[in-house]
Amino acid sequence: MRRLLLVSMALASVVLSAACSGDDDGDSGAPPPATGCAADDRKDIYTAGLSKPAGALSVKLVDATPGPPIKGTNAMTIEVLDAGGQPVDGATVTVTPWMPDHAHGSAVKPVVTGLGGGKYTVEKVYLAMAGLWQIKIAVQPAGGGPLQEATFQFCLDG
Ligand SMILES: [Cu+2]
Repeated sequence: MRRLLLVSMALASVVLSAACSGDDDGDSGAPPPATGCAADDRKDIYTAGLSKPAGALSVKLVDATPGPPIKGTNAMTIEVLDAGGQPVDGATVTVTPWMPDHAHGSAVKPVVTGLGGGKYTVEKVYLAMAGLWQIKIAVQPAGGGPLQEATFQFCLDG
């Protein structure tokens, strides 16, 4: 009889400690609040072919290397199209990374090279820190006309 009592007490203590450690996990069923990039609804979700308006023109992000962009040095290929969907060649394209929350750009100036067919490579897109980056793409068509600008926004986790 005494032995049975001891076994019962041992079982009870196992059950209690299991319940206790369950509580320590904080597993209440509710997901943790979103933080950082997950909580930033300004960001674009990267996909190859993502397109943004630039006034009467549009700028397509053909791809990014790596894709999606990372903290560090990135490269991109873009395509500039006119309102009729025709490629815009020979434009002066200027790419400026900018962190709107910190009001600063990048220490490195991206290098843009025309490829023909409305496509341009953008190298040395250096994104030094985690957070939301705007990739501002200014297009000055060769034939004149107003400067047009498209903006992509990518959030980088640390
Ligand atoms: Cu910053």
